[in-house]
Amino acid sequence: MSSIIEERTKRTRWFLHDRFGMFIHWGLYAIPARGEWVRSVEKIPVEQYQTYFEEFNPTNYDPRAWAKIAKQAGMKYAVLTAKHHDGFCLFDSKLTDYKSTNTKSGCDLVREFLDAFREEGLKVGLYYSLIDWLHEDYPAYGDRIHPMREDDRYRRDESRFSNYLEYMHGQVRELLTGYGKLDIMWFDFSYGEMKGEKWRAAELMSMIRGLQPHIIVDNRFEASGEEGGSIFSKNPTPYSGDFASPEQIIPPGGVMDEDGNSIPWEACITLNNNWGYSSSDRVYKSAKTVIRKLVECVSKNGNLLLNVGPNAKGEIPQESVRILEEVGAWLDRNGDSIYGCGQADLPKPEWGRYTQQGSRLFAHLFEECVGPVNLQGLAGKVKKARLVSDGSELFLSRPWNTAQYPNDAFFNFAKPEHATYLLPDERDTVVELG
Ligand code: H79
Repeated sequence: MSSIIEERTKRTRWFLHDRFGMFIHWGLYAIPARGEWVRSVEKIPVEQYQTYFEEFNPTNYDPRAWAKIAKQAGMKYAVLTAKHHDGFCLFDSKLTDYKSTNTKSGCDLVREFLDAFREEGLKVGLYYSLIDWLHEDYPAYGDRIHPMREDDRYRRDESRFSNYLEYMHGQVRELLTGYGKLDIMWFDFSYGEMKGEKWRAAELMSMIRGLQPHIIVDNRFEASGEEGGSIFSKNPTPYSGDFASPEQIIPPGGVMDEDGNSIPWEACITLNNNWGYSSSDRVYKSAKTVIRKLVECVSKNGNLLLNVGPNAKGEIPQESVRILEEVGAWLDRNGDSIYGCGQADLPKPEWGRYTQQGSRLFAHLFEECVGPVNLQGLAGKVKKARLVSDGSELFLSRPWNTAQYPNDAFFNFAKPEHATYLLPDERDTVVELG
């Protein structure tokens, strides 16, 4: 195995155990409240976007409250946008004036976030956008990522782009030297020719590893679908990163290398349909969906980074809080089947999913059952079944109506002589099989 893969395996151990994190997209775009791409999508000129900078004053910013919400939700780590594509920095960078300390807020929002989340015992990460719509030396490539620069003024001007790279590398150094131990750096994103060495990624990664050897980094110095040297290959480049980062999708078969070995991955998914705050977007995923998607990730050896977009006042939207509370209540009862768990060595069952930790096998039922629940191929292999939420015993005896299925084991929520029944609880139920 390549040493890059060995190191990656060691660094990601805590991450794969923890499974569930909070993504936080926050910045000036919380004021227009039409998502984080608003400046690009609506082609808002710099001068007009500047009014948001002048206005920015999140008087209700209370990162301790955020940290409590994350912790209550059962999340074990959090990642905040230190800089998104619009270039606005939520930290006191010496390399720009376009930062939160120069707004009415006057705060280093990143520092306060880190302090508060660490205090709750959560691991912390920062998102940093490789793309920068503000920096004058960021070149236009005439593509959809930079609709502000369609005049092609700086098209492929490498000498000017190196100024941006100095700036970008410098800011990453600031974050890694001025803010204590960070657990994750989350870069976003490569596209077209803007990938890999274009970012001077090997040099940047070597600086990152030199400053914080334990930090884990996503795989977005690569463009998606990249071939050769990517995190998906047997010989990844030094900047291929520690985990794959599928966005708004849960990979159908998990994430494997060519030999079928699992590669660390984290699906990033937002609670509604925007990452940054959107006042009109009320299409929220239900707690039930979030729970099922978390189970699905874990059942494929993956993590879930679930996004919230705080508003201009600095508050996580009420609806998001409500959903997270419900997810947290479920994890409180059923967390044994998530943390430290991964893919089971069994095919996906008809009624839901399995997760597994060592010899502990967990059955997640995604539907009500009208009779015995079958455990395909497990005849004689299961000695007991217990409800994870309260430890209570379920019935493993083989009912009269299962004689045609000799290879399967069955468990029941009621005594087998009772003919039909539904699950005792309409919430998804987890059963530990031993
Ligand atoms: O930070 C979040 C997003 O802003 C960023 N990555 C996550 C974590 C991201 N989302 N989508 N993309 C990057 C890919 C770019 C999609 C685009 Fe478009 C299609 C850019 C322009 C057209 C989506 C649709 C955004 C604006 C319109």
